[in-house]
Amino acid sequence: MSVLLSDYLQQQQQKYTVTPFLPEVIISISQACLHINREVRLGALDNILGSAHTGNIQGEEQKKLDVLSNQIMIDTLSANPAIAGLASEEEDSFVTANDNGQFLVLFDPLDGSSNIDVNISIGTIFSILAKPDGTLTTESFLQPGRQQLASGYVLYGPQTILVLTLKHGIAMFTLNEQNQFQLTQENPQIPAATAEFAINMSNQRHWQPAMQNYIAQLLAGKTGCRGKDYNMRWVASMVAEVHRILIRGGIFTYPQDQRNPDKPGKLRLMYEANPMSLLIEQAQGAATNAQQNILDIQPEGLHQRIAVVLGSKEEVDYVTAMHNAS
Ligand code: P6P
Repeated sequence: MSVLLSDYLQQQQQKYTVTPFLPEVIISISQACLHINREVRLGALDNILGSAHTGNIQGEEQKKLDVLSNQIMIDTLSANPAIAGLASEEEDSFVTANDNGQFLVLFDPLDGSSNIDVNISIGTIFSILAKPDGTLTTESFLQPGRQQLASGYVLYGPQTILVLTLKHGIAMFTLNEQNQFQLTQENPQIPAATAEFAINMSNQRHWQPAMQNYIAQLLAGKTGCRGKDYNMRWVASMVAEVHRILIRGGIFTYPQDQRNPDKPGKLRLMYEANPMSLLIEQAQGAATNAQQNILDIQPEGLHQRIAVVLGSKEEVDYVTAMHNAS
């Protein structure tokens, strides 16, 4: 008997003390992602490929689908009275939704935008926090990742897959022919050891020496300090890399870049690193900024960037120890 997302959420409520109305927030997110999924799958047929000829606060060119996905998330989530506020990669500041809402939802509406026009996997990443008492301000959102109530992503790949944690393990749902998210896997365990790494090698000359040394050791294979040959992957879509790691292990890193000392990394803490790190830790993996657990970092800004090293625990611990010893 198939278990749909709504059934799973009901089971979670029965097994654990799930915050009231949190399941309804997740259903709203899934409905927005179903809408985004339809647009992604239409592509050129709906004239939504290519540049929107606008930029976001990150200084990045926005694709038409970035702008459309962002609006779908805002419109759909704002209609849920339980949601007080939203924060998006595509919005300079937070968006006020409902004054009496109890939740904050942070998201990257379409991660991996450079892949949109070339039909490579992209995804929506989301993070759910409790709204603190009092007036909604930017500071309401600046909570360490360990305080997330839930997080997940929808991967628009060969299958459309929703991956979710409410901090009692991970559930994976595949979109079925009735356009419903159907439970297909639970509680993946990331192998502690790996022989597969994901990094954008073109930035090698800009990394800190510790990262340059580590990657050089991996490339040395059996003669390197890790004593084994490694394989490499780079999809340029964090959602796809994290999904691969949840399924078969590996290490993903977007390290600090010495060109931008004031920007410790490319990826954003609040709506990329934190939600993904929660999933990785729920699957027995590890996630650091090469110095400390990402989930323990006190955020300082809504669009704060951070270095990310995540995946198989043994490998992440090794890289983190190398950086802390350097
Ligand atoms: P690069 C996508 O733009 C993203 O934010 C992540 O999803 C991805 O891992 C990274 O940037 C890719 O960056 O520099 O390789 O294009």
